[in-house]
Amino acid sequence: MGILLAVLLSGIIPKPVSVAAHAAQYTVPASVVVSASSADERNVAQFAKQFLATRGVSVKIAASTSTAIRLSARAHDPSIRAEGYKLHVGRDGVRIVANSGAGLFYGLQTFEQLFTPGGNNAIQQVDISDAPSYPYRGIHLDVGRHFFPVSFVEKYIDLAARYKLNTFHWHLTEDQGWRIEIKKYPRLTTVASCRNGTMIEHDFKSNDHVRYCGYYTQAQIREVVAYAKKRYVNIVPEIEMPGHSVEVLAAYPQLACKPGNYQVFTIWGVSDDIVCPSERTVAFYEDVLTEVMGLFPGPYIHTGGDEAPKTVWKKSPLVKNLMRKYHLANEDAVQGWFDTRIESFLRAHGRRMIGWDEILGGNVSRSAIVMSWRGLSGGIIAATRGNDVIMSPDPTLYLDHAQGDDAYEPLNIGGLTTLRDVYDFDPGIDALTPNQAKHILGAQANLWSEYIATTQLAEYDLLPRMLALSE
Ligand code: TNX
Repeated sequence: MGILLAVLLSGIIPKPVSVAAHAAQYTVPASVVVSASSADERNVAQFAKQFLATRGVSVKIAASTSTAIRLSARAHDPSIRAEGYKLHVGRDGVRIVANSGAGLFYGLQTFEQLFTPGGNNAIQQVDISDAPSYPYRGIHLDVGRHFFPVSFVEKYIDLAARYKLNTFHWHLTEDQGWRIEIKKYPRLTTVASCRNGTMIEHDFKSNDHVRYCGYYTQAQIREVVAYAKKRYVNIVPEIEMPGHSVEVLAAYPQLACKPGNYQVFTIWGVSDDIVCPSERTVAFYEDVLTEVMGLFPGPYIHTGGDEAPKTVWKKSPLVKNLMRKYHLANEDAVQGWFDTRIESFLRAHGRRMIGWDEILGGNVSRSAIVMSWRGLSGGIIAATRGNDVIMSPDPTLYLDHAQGDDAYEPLNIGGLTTLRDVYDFDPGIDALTPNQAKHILGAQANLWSEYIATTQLAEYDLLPRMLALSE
């Protein structure tokens, strides 16, 4: 019996904190009432109804509390940690209790995983209590290199939520394409969202020369934000600056240190053509971020900051002036000054900036959050300084790498990140003191899409490694 129970319950991902399985089973009747009264309870009850419909069970949602399936998002139970829940399946039916909508939603995901695919509706009687180890559990998607339609973005968010990830990092702008409608700057969508070809091999020469375009309207963005909210997923939008921004210069060359004829990038890699840290550029990004904040209600805005070569800045009189005026030692410190301008703008609007670990090069403010991608070291330095950190290390959490023997893998960016690598990753760092370790908000896996042109390839890379991340 012990082995049987272990098998039946091994399907729950991520593994709950505690599971007490009982010998008997409970069969969900063909028609049940799900109790729900608050807005969160009714929201989660709708998901329960949808799921049970796939099992042939018809559901009525009612405020009554003496029903077969009882949902509570207002337990005020101090033994349930943030986003946690308790799930009871007994002779008397099912009870999911939580202190929040997110916790209740996660309890429902666990409940759904108790069913055997294709089997009958008899599930194990259990008592499960569970809560996540980290408040930030993220998955990223690069829609700049390849554009993915709203339907796929929603599927991606749905999958993440089912495995209790709570953050979707939407990488919306890249050298190869700007993907978000900004009303004040129409050329971002008429010019910067299209490129005249795509690099299709690793050789920097092979190009399909096919025009490639795509962007989300503000109405579509609102739809995705609402879709994510119902699943308790916060979206972190990313607007890259000052690097990975040649598409901006193609649309608005006056933002370059040397105005000229810029083209949206048709190869992968890092462009030397980055925006100039001028007042005009700061004003441009403040305008863009104002629209972005209007669309995305979450606490975080990601402003990139990675891979910004200083080739052009080194020759710029404007940059030299900034260095003199603000006593900045070098061009990296100028990026720090620029990042700080943007960070204080976001802070004044009640948001926190997230940046890739390069933002540490310029003494960024303590309230900025560092996303550590060049291994763990940036995250460790940031936590030691007192900045909050999200661990997102290359290669361990880079889902664009091959996941097995490259001979059998589709063309990819290179590198190897196995299911086991992701599974074994732990963002908790031994070298940190308990106080420093508090700054580690969690982890995130990234899906960069240089070589991921289709939704099929994106799913192939996402699964099953996302499940290992969640675990
Ligand atoms: C580095 S991770 C990048 C991306 C690429 C990725 C490819 C990061 C902040 N920058 O622009 O897509 O490598 O793995």
